[in-house]
Amino acid sequence: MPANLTPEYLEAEQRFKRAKTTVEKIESLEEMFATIPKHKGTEKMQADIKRRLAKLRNEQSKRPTSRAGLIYKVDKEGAGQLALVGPPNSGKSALLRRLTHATPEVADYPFTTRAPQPGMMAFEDIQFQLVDLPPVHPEIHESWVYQIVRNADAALLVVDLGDPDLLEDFETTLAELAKAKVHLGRGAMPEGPGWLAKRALLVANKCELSGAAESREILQDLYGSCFEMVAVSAETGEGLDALRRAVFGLLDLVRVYTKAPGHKLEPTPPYVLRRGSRLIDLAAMVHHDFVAQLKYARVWGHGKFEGQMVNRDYVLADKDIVELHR
Ligand SMILES: Nc1nc2c(ncn2[C@@H]2O[C@H](COP(=O)(O)OP(=O)(O)OP(=O)(O)O)[C@@H](O)[C@H]2O)c(=O)[nH]1
Ligand SMILES: [Mg+2]
Repeated sequence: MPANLTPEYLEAEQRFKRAKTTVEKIESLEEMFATIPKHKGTEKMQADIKRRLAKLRNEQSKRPTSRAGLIYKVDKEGAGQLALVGPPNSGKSALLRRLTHATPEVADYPFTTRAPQPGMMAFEDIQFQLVDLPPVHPEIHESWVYQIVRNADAALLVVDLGDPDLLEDFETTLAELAKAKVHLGRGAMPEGPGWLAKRALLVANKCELSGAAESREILQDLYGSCFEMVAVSAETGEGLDALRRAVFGLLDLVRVYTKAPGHKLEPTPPYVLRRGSRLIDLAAMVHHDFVAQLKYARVWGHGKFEGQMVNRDYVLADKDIVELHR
């Protein structure tokens, strides 16, 4: 397909060739990207411009004068924070769009996302915070991306089942994370100082594409022991309910509802605690006075007598209803 480049594009390209400074190069590449006709015939050129832009912006961000503005942090909200990590173009932003009310840019060329973007994903009566990130790639060295991954409660490792270089891109992603000493999944963590292990789900996106089932099997064979995998499609919505549930399972949480003695259960949001938490941990969340004053509690829940009396060491279960007594 002919590219049908416009005079504006060709002019910007000339400026790029003459540009001496990084700023001039970035400006002319941006102009080239803005003026290039957006169709199938220019896809490779668009991707190439984006790649060069990402590289130059990255060089630029390493200069002390512009560095300060390029450090990002995302405050945690909801029952857990999950960082979306993966190779360029795998569909991280498309998933954020589909699972939350956030509206990140989604585009069919790599290096679209450049700043973190959070969004809240509902699972039954609780919410998780997803954080969309720029791709993990050898040409992008934004240290804040890895800081966000380290600080998150878990990661969603998003890969593209339609990617002909799927395995290579996946390995590159893991290798880049390893450079930042982030180890994802259940496999053995390398020895040495500074390493951090993070829970992770392998989110195999674009599962509706032809040939996806085969790629999925290969991934499962190679990485099934290190990662729980969920096949999804941000395009059709397939697998997204399973993904929400898998996130809840990954974070190992319990939801507990409290009610006042002698009252009915009000439809209030649950307290969310790590699995293994005890009654006393819940008491501390409800009110600090309870920690010293708690005598016992009554619990309604799966596998218990209705209103069973329990003490402060009782291990809470998901969906327990608890009445605290002091
Ligand atoms: N067929 C198909 N295409 C998808 C799916 N999810 C995303 N895409 C397409 O894949 C391309 C990349 O999507 P993005 O969400 O921008 O990818 P990204 O991982 O955020 O890319 P970067 O920001 O560059 O890292 C877009 O053209 C999307 O429409 C899917 O489930 N199926
Ligand atoms: Mg993106």
